[in-house]
Amino acid sequence: MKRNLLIALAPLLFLLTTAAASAHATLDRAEPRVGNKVASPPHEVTLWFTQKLEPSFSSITVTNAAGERVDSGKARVNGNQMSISLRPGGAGTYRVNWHVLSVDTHTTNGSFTFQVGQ
Ligand SMILES: [Cu+2]
Repeated sequence: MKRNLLIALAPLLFLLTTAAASAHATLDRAEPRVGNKVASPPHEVTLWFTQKLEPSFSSITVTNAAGERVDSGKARVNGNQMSISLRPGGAGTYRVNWHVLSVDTHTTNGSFTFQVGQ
């Protein structure tokens, strides 16, 4: 009887663990958009994630074409959204690096670029 119950529950347990594992915060979208070109240097970058973030352990850095930091150093988190202010950094390829801790206590990170000018 006990054994039959375990066999019956196994697929359910598998489904539950799989769902939890795929629930990390990953980048959903960004503004400026990933890989896109914008006419002038943006005043800020905003990222949206697939899960709510823990503000104290989530950060963004942004570098311009010369590799100089152009972000204010202080990201603002609101739910699943994180923004950071930028100073003007000229034309060229900007790189956005993000590192987040989601409310499920998992950390994830990534980076993408966007183009400014011409
Ligand atoms: Cu997770």
